[in-house]
Amino acid sequence: MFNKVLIANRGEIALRVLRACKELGIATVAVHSTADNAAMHVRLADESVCIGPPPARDSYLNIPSILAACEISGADAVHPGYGFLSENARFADILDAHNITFIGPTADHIRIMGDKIEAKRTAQRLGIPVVPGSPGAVTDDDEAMRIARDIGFPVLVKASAGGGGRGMKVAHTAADLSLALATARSEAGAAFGDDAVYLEKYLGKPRHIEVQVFGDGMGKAVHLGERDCSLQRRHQKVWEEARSPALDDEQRRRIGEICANAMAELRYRGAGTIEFLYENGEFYFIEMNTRLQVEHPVTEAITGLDLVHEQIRVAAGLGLSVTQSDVQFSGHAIECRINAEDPRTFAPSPGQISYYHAPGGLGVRVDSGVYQGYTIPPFYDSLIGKLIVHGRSRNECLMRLRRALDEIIVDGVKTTLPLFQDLVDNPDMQRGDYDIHWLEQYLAAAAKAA
Ligand code: MV4
Repeated sequence: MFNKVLIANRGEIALRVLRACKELGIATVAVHSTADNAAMHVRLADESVCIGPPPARDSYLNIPSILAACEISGADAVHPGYGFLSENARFADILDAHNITFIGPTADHIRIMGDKIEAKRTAQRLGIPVVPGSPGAVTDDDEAMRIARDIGFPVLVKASAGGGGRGMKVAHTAADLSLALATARSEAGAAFGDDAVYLEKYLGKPRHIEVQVFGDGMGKAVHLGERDCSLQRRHQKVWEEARSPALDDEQRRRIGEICANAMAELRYRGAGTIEFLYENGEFYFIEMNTRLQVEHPVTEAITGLDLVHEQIRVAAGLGLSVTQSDVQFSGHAIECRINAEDPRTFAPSPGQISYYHAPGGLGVRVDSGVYQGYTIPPFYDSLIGKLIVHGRSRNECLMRLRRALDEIIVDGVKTTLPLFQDLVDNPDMQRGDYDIHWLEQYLAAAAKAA
């Protein structure tokens, strides 16, 4: 097991990782920018190292500074959290070269999944159902037209180096295709330095359902069920839940088994998320994330597993603590992302939290690094914390969420809490009847009414 883990992140996820290390008796090193001197993860870590000025590229993304912090502190492993360097294959390679363990997958697996064409090819080879589309990059417009007519319009042009919604163009008819290709290629070239694009059938009203997987890197893998992340705005998730309101136990078992078998064959190591669009009872792979995700606590709530413990175990070569038959799903969990943003315009609202009261009670978890008097800096994302509620049924979960939202107080900055107060009382949300476009339509209607 590791002696000392350096946590290459900030905010609630740095605290989340720190808590797991403490439970395992591992010493912790926090790194922080000058904007994060007063952050809770810095206060609670055994040691801390300042790694640079506020801009992330000069601190949390600065590989030489983080390596120096490893050297100074004598850390033998690095947990990258999510975002920042968590899916940076070069960072994983550099740590390897310095005999420091990257708590995550191999650099090769990060690289494969970072290239969306290669990821899709790999998924298909491993037996995962994918969206119908071009077999690889499309370089020739005539060839693209043949493929598009074959799969049927509308089609989506996606950037291979994109992901998370960046670099996509819809072609509704054949007349739109050449402009969509040219625009997607030039935007991808400018944004990512890679202008490879591919084609997919455009799915109109899917849900976004993702399967949590875990591999030991030695050919064993499990799935931990799915999360429904359909409720999002501009590719930012807002509310995530497990299980998906759209799936039954048999569908969960089938897609989960496909994913776990694929990860076993790949000899995947660590936590991963296989993202699907789900429409008319069918799953279509779109991407795989090779990191712990923001919404992992809903999976923890329904499985009782600590995903960061598992990440640390497999990184240390100890294997998973469970086999598939040990994994039992219990009840329902919902996570609300509480952002320091205007609840209508979503404009960031950094500043000092003048009063803070966290909710509690049975089935309520808050993952947050903030405290009363803390000042949210303007340099990073606007996540204040995550409210996660668990109940025996989805209805019990909603009741508990409504109650927890009544208790929580965050004063001094604008937050997205009023949005959740509305959503928890919305009939569509109560029925679980929503797709990836629901929230944006709801917000547009609310803006009109106001
Ligand atoms: C799609 C799609 C429809 N059809 N692919 C957006 C983010 C990226 N991960 C994939 N995305 C989409 N891919 C096909 N073939 C619609 C989206 C999409 C979306 C997906 C998941 C969650 C929210 C979304 C919002 C808009 C579009």
